Amino acid sequence: MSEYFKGIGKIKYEGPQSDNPLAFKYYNPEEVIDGKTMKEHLRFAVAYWHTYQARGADPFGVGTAIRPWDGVSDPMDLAYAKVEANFEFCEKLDIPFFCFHDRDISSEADTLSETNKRLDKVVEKIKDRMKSSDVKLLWGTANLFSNPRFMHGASTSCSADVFAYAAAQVKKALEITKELNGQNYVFWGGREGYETLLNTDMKLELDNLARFLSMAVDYAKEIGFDGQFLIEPKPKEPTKHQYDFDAATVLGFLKNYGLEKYFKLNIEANHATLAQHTFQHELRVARINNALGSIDANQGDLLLGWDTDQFPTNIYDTTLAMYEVIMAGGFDKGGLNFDSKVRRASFEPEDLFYGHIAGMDAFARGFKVAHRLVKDGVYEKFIKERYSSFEKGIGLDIVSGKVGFKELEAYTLQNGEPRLSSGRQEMLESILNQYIIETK
Ligand code: XUL
Ligand code: CO
Repeated sequence: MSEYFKGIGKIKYEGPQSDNPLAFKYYNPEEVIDGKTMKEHLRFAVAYWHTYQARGADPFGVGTAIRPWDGVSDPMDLAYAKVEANFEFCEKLDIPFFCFHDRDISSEADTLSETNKRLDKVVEKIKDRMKSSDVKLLWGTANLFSNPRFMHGASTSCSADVFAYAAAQVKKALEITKELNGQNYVFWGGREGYETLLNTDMKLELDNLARFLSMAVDYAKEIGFDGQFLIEPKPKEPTKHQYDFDAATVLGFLKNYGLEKYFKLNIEANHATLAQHTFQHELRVARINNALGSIDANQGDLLLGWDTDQFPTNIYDTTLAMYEVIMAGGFDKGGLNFDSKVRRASFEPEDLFYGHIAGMDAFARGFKVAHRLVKDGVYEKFIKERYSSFEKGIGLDIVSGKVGFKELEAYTLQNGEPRLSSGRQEMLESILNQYIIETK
């Protein structure tokens, strides 16, 4: 077995005092918090597409990346090299999971059946490598957006043949995800959306999207795939208007078509900000609807209006994200998948390590701060007190459905002007700073 990331050994936890850039300062995989190790709490995953596929190309120039598998030209040899590199990378960083699109692990051939044969070979290789490794598949998905056949969308295409092709592709992707014991299967909208309503039958497209998802539910049952189905909201890009706009839109869509019990959400930070929400907002919407499945961990640049997929380093965001995860009871099948890519000028293989170390440390630190905030009940106590008028008297009558407009008018005529108390936002923000700075 050849080594791909030569000169880089296993990344160790050295603590916040370390000045070794190839060491963890906050992510200590073995540290036990509330009966589980940090590794078990955070469930990090490497995204195959950004780490092994992306080359840093942008609309103004070709890729810049130097990768250890450069020069391997045979498509199968290249696919096998990336499998080896993936396990080595995850093991060196103590990352327990990876995620892929079908087309990341092997490229398309001339026909679907040839493509599927390629996939089978790579899946065998991954299965084989899993025998000597603890690294597992967090989720699989199908790439229904890169090939030109998906120019009008996949399950929302105007072409029934494209709908059929997409179904065939997801069928196979579900089979290989099951074969590799994937814990989840993700539907990100790809090109499911529209550019102009002048050529779009929106009702048919949405009905077809629901038909497609219910076919996936049926097929998963048929083959005994018991992973969690996840939908990943995104408001725009590649289409002007993506149907899975944000968490609330997706939950409404699922309820409308009676699909809500089969799907949870995969919330991505940069997609939240593109929808003009905070990351925490999207996670909160998912949490209160019992639909927080998994997270695509990254961050955008708030000065730019597109999906920059940067490694997450903003400690406020990681803290408030982990706050929602802890309040949801932690991850079940989900985890923190780094849907993040190094910048174009960070072109060397070791930059892939720095990116992941930065993200893992930011989430480990955020997790510890959030854990203390929850344990001390800082915000929950304040919130409970803030809404305490609904626990007694007229408030209790409102929430228990005992009163209507007539009774509330009578109450108000008798009691006069409401007495209010401060929301204390600045005080609460200052406490957040204190916890971030002081948490050991
Ligand atoms: C695109 C995106 C995808 C999904 C998987 O913005 O986030 O990589 O996570 O298809
Ligand atoms: Co994503």
